[in-house]
Amino acid sequence: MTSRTSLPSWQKLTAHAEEMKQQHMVDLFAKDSERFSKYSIDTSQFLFDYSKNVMSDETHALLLNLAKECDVEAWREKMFTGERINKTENRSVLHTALRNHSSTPTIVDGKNISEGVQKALNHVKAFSDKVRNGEWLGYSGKRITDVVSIGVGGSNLGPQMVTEALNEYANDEIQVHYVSNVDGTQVANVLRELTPETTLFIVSSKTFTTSETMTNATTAMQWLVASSFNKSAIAKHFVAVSSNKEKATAFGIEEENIFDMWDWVGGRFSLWSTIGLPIAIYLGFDYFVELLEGASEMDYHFCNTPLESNAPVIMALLSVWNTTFLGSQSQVILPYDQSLHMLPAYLQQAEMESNGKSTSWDGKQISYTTVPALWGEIGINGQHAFYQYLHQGNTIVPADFIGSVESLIPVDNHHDILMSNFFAQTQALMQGVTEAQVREELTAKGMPTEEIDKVAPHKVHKGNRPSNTILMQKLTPKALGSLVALYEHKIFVQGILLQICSFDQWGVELGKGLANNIHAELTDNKISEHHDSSTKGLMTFYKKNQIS
Ligand code: G6Q
Repeated sequence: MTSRTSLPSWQKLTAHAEEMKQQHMVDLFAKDSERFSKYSIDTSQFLFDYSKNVMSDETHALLLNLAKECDVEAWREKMFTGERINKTENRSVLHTALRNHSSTPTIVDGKNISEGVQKALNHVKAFSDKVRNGEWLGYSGKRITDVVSIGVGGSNLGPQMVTEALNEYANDEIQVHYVSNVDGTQVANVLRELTPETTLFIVSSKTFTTSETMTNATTAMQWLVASSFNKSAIAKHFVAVSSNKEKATAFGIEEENIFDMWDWVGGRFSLWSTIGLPIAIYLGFDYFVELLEGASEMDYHFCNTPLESNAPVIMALLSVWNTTFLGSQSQVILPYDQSLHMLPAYLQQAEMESNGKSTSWDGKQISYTTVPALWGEIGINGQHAFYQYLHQGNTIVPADFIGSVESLIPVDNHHDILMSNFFAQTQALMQGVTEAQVREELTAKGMPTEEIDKVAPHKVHKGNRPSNTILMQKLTPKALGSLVALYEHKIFVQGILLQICSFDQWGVELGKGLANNIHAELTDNKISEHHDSSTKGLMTFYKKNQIS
């Protein structure tokens, strides 16, 4: 298989990157008054401006050539038609089939999977309606007031991020809580506030073998049974989302209370599936459908827009440009929207678990940097914390700014103030401030020259720090669906460009296996001699100091 580094576009980009490292975006903007209109894309749900990147027309053309030489369009076709592109697990990758609202069903290996998807959606609708309208009752005949979703990783982050993002759309008659951590503090804190008679548990686990989830589910079940004194209460209070019916029923969940999942949906791409059940219960099924529709609109954009104006394709190309060619090591996600506070954590898993790898499709070591470390925080809070580093640190951190024209809850002039900061920050990161500008400003303020000499170097901002801006009209279920799908497709294209299998996560397995062995040793109090001295020393200290 040809390695990416031998592609003509790759080699040209490598040479071109050296030239572009000498360019400043201020000059690029000064030279081209059309830069914003050329380098922004209006999708149906938001405006995507990528003009504030260290990129020229030549860069743009070379990047598009890279996409073509990597056969992005052919790979896209393979994904949407169910080819087993998850090579290391021999699976199709079909989260897009979960939001396929076209009249053409998704057929895989001669099987119409859209029928199963529709059946599962009907199950979600029927059940979420019953819980919401009070038809579904707890063991003592009371309606459900609280739902606890137990799951971790891909079975937690998506639903939790969405319910928190869209809580303005919920009527709050039912509260949804999440338990993901095996640290007993979390489950204890959640249960402390709840009444067993009116609490419904959703155990979300595709495999139904994840030990953290099983431990939390067992604790929840004991809590319920201790209150009801009756195991039959489980049928009224426990449902599961899983592709492993056998394990779920063996755990004690009634078969009709198990929601279908499929192996062609990866955990971190699963919020559109029955894993989204907590979303449907919290917001109502209609909003869940709107979320799917928003994602479907992005699928349409991704499949039908030429590469040069295709938002996820451009986003992926820019990530590779900034990271692999220009040398950035991290990327920051900055939502200027309180409701999107979990988006950085969600995208962290989506991108880093997908493409944080160093082996190519054909099992060879990759010589170039693949993906950046993703991190982030609500914009304004970040401004008063780590933006110093973004503006004047020694490393360049490309940023994604995400905001809305309209506020979810308009309060006086808050939104204009918020968005003024949003625009100002992208401008400041791009333009910076030269020493001459600093001196001029301080002189105008009347500062003596010797003081200016001292302070001026500290006030210089080099600028030339790249950012993308995503501007929605308003954070709606549709807009959020589209935004998440934008990143999903970016990650897919990024994987293709970097020659990475984006849909496995072998790096998560190693620690899991070791933890199981160590747990057995801690329980039996038999610490193996085979551990390195550090691990053995730490385990011994832990055991010795445990209070039994
Ligand atoms: C995501 C990963 C991982 C997974 C969790 C939970 O893509 O596969 O985060 O979602 O490990 O797995 P289960 O749903 O099987 O419990």
